[in-house]
Formats: sequence, structure tokens, C-alpha cells
Amino acid sequence: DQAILAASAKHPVVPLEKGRIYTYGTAGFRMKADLLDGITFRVGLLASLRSRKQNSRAIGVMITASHNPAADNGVKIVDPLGDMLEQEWEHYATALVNAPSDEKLVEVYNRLAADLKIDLTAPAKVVYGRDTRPSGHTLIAALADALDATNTEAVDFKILTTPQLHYLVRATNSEGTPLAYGTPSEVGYYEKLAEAFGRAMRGRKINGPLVVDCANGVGGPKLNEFLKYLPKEKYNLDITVVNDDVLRPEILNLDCGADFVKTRQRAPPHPKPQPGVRSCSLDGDADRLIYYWVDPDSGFVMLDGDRISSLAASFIGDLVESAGLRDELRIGVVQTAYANGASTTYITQHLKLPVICTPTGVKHLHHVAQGYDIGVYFEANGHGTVLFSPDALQAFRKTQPQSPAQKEALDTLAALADLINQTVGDAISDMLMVEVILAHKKWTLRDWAMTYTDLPNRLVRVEVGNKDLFQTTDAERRLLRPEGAQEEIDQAVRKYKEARAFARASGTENACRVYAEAATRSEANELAERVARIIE
Ligand code: 16G
Ligand code: ZN
Repeated sequence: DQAILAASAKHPVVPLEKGRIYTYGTAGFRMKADLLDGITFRVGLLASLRSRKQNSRAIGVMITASHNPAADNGVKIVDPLGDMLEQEWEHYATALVNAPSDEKLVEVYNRLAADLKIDLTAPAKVVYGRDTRPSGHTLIAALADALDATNTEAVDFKILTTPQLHYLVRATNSEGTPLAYGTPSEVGYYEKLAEAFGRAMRGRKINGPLVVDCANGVGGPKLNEFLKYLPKEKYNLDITVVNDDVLRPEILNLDCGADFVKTRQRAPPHPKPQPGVRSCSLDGDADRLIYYWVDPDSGFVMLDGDRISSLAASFIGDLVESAGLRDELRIGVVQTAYANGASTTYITQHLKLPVICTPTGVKHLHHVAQGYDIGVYFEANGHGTVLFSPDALQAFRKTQPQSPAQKEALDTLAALADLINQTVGDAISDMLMVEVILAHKKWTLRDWAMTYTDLPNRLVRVEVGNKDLFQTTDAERRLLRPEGAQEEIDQAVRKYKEARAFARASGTENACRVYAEAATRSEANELAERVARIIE
């Protein structure tokens, strides 16, 4: 207790105005970096408790604010298998962080330990990393003080992408077991992906150069490093990394990156887009991916998370068929309400795969995807992955092929399961998956874009007095409160063809978001504005 008290005094939490508290949201704690020192210290305390509760397995802590501006930062906890912190524990994080004094903090800490039957003398281990934000350096010091005060083994992996940290947590905990996920080092991550990429390509060639915009974030240096592990000539791999300047923090996520491309629906202005060149953007911590090109005739064309999802589902579905496993393995596609209606129709009617809709936030999609043998999940914003169950992995290895084609399908599936990050959405791993699929199909980005036509859509952010008044149901597609609002939205939607709209409170800002889609661009815009006026 004394050690925690003394250390906590060095890392005070900045009090909020009356009635407001810090909450562990969809992305952990995220805000202006200068508010985060004390919060990160307390998250360190929770990570140590979590490790002790989880039989001393390693817990991860990642310091990043993803696509937010450079002045922000954030901190989140990664569970032993590399997935997000169990939801029940988000409340414990909130309780620790909002304790009003150092003494009360120790009280909450000890009460949690007692209630959860945690042995505070058991070993604990926390592995951590951070993105390139300068503030990360001092936040790591706060975290290290908490680990020190609680006698927790600390492993500092320094600067990493978020998905690399998730990989490292799982690799650390599975090392030396039959379920070993990979060597628990940054090099181990590159080697695993490079090897799996080679097996998945099976001698095919990449279809043209690719420009990768790294949002001036951690993805830049990491992708440059990773490229050293890939034999470029062998696969015709011609990748140009742009927006990879991490020495000027103020340009992080500035007019570039996956979030810019998705929300502005255009290519980053720098470097000047070359018509026809295949391009993609990562976000500031390299867990989101959006493809696009500027067409000399029709202008900017974007291939977002829904496109990556349907591409993966179509390719993997075909492979499962060729592998003779269609009756054995259940494939499901998980989306959120933001998924373009045309993608949902394409997946259900053309690919004949079930689509499940969950609330926004990776943890929800991940959880539902785990219920399938092969669970494909992506948010429209480009965050997602494909999960393979132990049964699926076993089937890829154990099925006796009756033909060369069946063998090829089984081997390709096994390679994809190693290539695709199983812990969380990973832009670098997803990019290689997309390249593998396009190489197999011999598709250009235009071929990919031709699979279906997106419904015109519009997203608006609406300032509201108190976003907590907005309560949703049906995976955020309908409002329960304020009373009467949903009826008004329904009426507005009925005025348009092929229309759909919903309003939900943001999980990361004090605002509401409205999404609308309809048969034409002007109708989608009009509908979005009508709904915005209803909830204003
Ligand atoms: C967080 C989520 C992201 C989601 C976004 C929605 C994770 C790792 N991140 O960034 O998946 O799309 O929140 O933000 O889950 P909003 O609630 O403000 O619309
Ligand atoms: Zn991100």
C-alpha cells in the first residue's frame, strides 16, 4: 500500500468538472495527452491485477490515440490471448481512475483484489508498447512506476503498431505450448507474416505497384522494416511507402491516413495522387486499412472495410468449397450498422453467407466472429480481421486431399490463417491478405470495385447537449430514447427509395452521429440532414 501511495502521489489524476467522470470507452481512455499521466499510472495498477487474476499470464498495455491528432493520446489493456480487455473489467478501470485521492485509490485497489479473490503475492507480468507520439514517452514512465509499485514484471517493447503489441501478448503467453502463436519479438512478427505470405502466394505475382500512405504514424517505420523480410522480386512486390515522417509529430494523421480517406472520401493531397496507381492508407497506429485509386475517367474510387470484408469472404468461401469443407465449417460475416447496404446484400444474396450486425467497436465484432469456424469481421472504417477456430485450423491440416486442387485450397487456407492477425485488425497483415487475394484472382482494383455498387451515403456529426440521452437497440440501428425520436426517423426514411438511416451517441466524443443511405447522393444527403434536425 505504501509503495502505491508514494508512486501515486507522483501521478495525480486531473479532476474533471462536477458530475463528469473518466470512462474506459471503446478505445480505452483517450483524450488530450496532458490529462493522461495519472490515468496511465492507474491503468498500470489494473493491468497488474488482471495478470494476477489470469494465472500470472502476461497482460498488454498499449499507449496510442490511433487516428486522433498529435496532441491526444490514449491507453488500453490487452487480454492474454491478444484480444481486448474483458468488458466487466472496463468498470474496474473506470473505478480505479476516478478514485478521488491516493488513499481512496489504494482502497479501491484492495477492494477489487478482495472481491475478485486475487492473490496479490502471485507473480504478475505486463508487456507494453506505444506509438510515435512524443507524449508516449512520459506516459510509459507513469505505467512503469505502477508496475514497479506492484512488483510486476515489466517488458517494454518500445515503439510498436497496436496490432504488433496484440501479437506480442499472445505470442508471449503461448510460447512453448502446442498453441504457440509465434516468436514473442518484433522480428518474430515480421518473420511469421513474411513466411505465411510466401506460402499464401504460391508463386503468384502482385498485380502492379502499390503506394502505402502511413498517416505519418508508427506504421511507416514498421512497414519499412517489414519490407526487408519480403523477397520483392519473387512476388513482383513494388511498394512505395509515403507519409512515413515520424520526426515531425505535428503532421501525424494530418490530411492523410485511413480515417482522412474514409471520412473525406478522397485521396490524401500529399504526395500528389498519380491517376490509376493502386493506393492504400493505414491509420496512425496501423490497425485500419482503406484501399483506393484515382481513376483518370471517373475520379476517386474507395475500397473500404466493407469491400475488404466481402473480398475476404468471397475468396475464403471459395477456398473452403474447393477444400471440401463447406458442410463442415461455418462461415459468418460480422458488420456494424455503418456497413453499406449494398455490401450486406452482396454477401447474403451473392455469396450466400450469413451477416450479423453488432454495435460499433471492435470488441463487439470480434466476440461475435469467435462464434464461427471462420468469422470475417470489418468495420466500414477499415478495422477488422478474419478469425479461424481451432476446428478450422485442424481441418486445414488433417483433411486428406483427393486432388491437387483440393490440396492447394487446404494449404492456402492454412497459410491465410497464419498471415491474418488473429488477435485484432492489423493494417499491415490485412494489406498482405488483400494483395494475396488480388494476385490469386488476377484482379485490378477496378475488378474488385465492380463486384457491387455502393449505395450513396452520408455521415454527419451532430452536437447535442447530452449524448447520454440517446439510447439505442438492435445493434444501434434504432433509438429507444429520446421518446418519439425513432418514429420521426422512420417517417423521414419512408420518404426515400432504398433508404436507411440511424442515429447513435458516439463512444469517443460528446456528440451524436447520423448515418443515412439512399438510392441517390442528393437523397442520402437530404435524409441525413433531416435526421440530424430530428435529434438536434
Ligand atoms: C473506436 C473503435 C472503433 C470504432 C470507433 C467509433 C476500437 C479499437 N476502436 O475508435 O472500432 O469504429 O471507436 O467511434 O474498438 P465513435 O463511437 O465515436 O463513432
Ligand atoms: Zn487505429
